[in-house]
Amino acid sequence: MNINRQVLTLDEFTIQGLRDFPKATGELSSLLRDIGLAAKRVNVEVNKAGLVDILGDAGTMNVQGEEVKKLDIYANNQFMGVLKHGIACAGIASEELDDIVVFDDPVSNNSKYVCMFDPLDGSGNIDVNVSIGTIFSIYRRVSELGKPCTEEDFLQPGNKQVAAGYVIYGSSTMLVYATRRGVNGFTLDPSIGEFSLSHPNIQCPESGKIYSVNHGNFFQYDKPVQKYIDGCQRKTKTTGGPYTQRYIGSMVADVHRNLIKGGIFMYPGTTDKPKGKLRLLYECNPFAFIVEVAGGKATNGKQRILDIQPTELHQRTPLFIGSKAMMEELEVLLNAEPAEAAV
Ligand code: AHM
Repeated sequence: MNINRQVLTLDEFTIQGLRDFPKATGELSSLLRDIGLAAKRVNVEVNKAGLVDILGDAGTMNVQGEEVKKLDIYANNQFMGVLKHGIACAGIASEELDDIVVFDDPVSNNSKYVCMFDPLDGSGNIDVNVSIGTIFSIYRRVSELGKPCTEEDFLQPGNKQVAAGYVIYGSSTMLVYATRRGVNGFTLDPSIGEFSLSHPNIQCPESGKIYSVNHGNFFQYDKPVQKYIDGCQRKTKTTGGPYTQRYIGSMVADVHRNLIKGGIFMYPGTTDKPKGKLRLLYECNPFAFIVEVAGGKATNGKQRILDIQPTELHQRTPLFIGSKAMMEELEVLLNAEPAEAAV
């Protein structure tokens, strides 16, 4: 039987990366392996989501007499569990939890990384069979090794990320992760149950034709944002439009598509929610890191996302992210004098 040795699995790929750094301890590879394992377990449950009525509603007992958990809680527990039992993570913060979880055992206290994740982003879409995802981000801790990690380890600006990635549970399941060396995508091969390298060295196209935003909020956006969106629908010198509008309402799927095809994704502040909806630590920083490594840009409209100093775990921020040229068109309007930017 011929085995295609051209296609590396996630484990093979990260281990191969270690050959370039003989002094590396392998902790990051181990952490990514743990994340890959949790993703596979979550994938199995996500695929069964339509059967929930047969197996039992969340909060009730299923036919085996087990309590059925909401999928986002299940996903949270899977990611937290693999990281706790692994050897490379000192603690986690999750979009699902109010506070950080410090693992505080002799091995974890000597681990150099902490991990943050949104276990199931876009979970409102589960019931209608729309793609959802997991987002994660990894930092080197700043607190003293040998002791429990602290909140300070989690409140680092995104430019300190060592790695970030996401899993998309879609028509196929993919794990995409970035380190400073590049962005690589792995598709789950169900025949062997492994993530296999399918999208090596992902580059975000310099420009694109897709803009993604919740149009229902249009009249709540600032004038410069309205002007940009308006321009996306016209043929103008500023935007190069008309563009195609695509908005799933599942950030992982929306940003993944734009990363591959070229485009811009926006979740601006609104009059009701000036800081928008998305969380800096669990959603915006990891994607900003991935998209920047791939050649794109990400800002909150005033500042590079990765340079924001977080002050609280669950803080929100407006987000504009995508292909470099499209982001630069937007920035011209966001930085323009108010009179110039009026629609
Ligand atoms: P969630 O944390 O409740 O899953 O919400 C996050 C999701 C993002 O994936 C998506 O981009 C956004 O919410 C969509 O929000 P809206 O429906 O306001 O456009």
